[in-house]
Amino acid sequence: MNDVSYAGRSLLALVVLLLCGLSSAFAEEKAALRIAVAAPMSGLFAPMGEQIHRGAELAIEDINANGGVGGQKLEIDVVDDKGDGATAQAVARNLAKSGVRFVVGHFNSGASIPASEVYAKMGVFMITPASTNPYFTDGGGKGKNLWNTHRTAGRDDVQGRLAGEYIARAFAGKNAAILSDGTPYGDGLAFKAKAALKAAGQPEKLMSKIKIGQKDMSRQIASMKQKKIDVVFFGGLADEMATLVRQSSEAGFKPQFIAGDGIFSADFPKAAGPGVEGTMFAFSLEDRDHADAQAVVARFRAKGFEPEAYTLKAYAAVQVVAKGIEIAGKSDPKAVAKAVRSGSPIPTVLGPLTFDAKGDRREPDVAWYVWKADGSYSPVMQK
Ligand code: ABU
Repeated sequence: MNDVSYAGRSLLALVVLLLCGLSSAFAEEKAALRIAVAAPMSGLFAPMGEQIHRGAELAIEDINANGGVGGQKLEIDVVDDKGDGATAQAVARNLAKSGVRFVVGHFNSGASIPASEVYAKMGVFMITPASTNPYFTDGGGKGKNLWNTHRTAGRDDVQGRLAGEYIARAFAGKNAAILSDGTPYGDGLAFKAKAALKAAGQPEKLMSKIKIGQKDMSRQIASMKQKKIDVVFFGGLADEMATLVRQSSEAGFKPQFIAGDGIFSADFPKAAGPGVEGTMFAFSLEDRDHADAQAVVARFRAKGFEPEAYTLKAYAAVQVVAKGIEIAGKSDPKAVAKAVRSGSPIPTVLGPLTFDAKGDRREPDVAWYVWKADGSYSPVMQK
């Protein structure tokens, strides 16, 4: 090999190396940070999945319009967990294997809790806008908080306790029934309400289960009539509660119905029928009324989407991820979790949020509302 051809080859190699280096640096700079939305996109809970999808999607669009996070654009992946724990675990494994490190989801506590263990092992940060069961941040059956669990939603133990205290106060001396759909969410609410009633010296007269998808409530209604129940607290979701309220009304049984945030859906009063009038439910303070949400609410409405229920909590969840990355100075999920849990206020459409060491919101966020027969609802002035 002569000197000239050797020099020529070396120069060529150098140019190739430089080009490769430049193109990989360019690719790194361009690679978007993926945020997955994992929620029910089919089946009974699909409307809530859509709220979560739409909320996260607009937040990502807005963050990207402002330059992304630390110059990196965000990209959304949407996956269907069917509202089911085993599917949620499979979804969690697939997302982690595909390189996703941040998840907004899931909707059902019964999906978020099993998925959280998969995400924790596989290095994924998660933040749910909807799962309110205490075990989610209390560490499931193992009782040890996981490093990766966060929520912009509240906790059922607060909702359930307040429901029990409210019933003991407003229905002193009356007969109460507690029903649950048997899910982690439903039981979480029901047993907290039961404990609060017991603590107030007014234990419930009847406790019963309703199955997810149950279409005939006649057995429960007959038992409640027989026990002369005045007030019914239901731990469960909109479909079963709507069936219960409609069939109770048709059977001439008209107690005060009370439920948690799981019945907050525009479809609920339509499905429950005119007997829905007066049905109470817990939800957070109305997110759409928050001053910090107004511009975003207007944008949703301009797109023809009403940002009810979990929509703004999903928008806020993306803001928490983005701000966590900014505070941490990197997109390492454990560093982001540490940053979020540091207690620094994080500006969101729900106002500034601060998180405790378990990933729960520090600010209490429960209010009571009452449905009207025309499908509207208003805040309850508590007794
Ligand atoms: N929080 C209402 C419904 C979702 C869940 O926690 O299962």
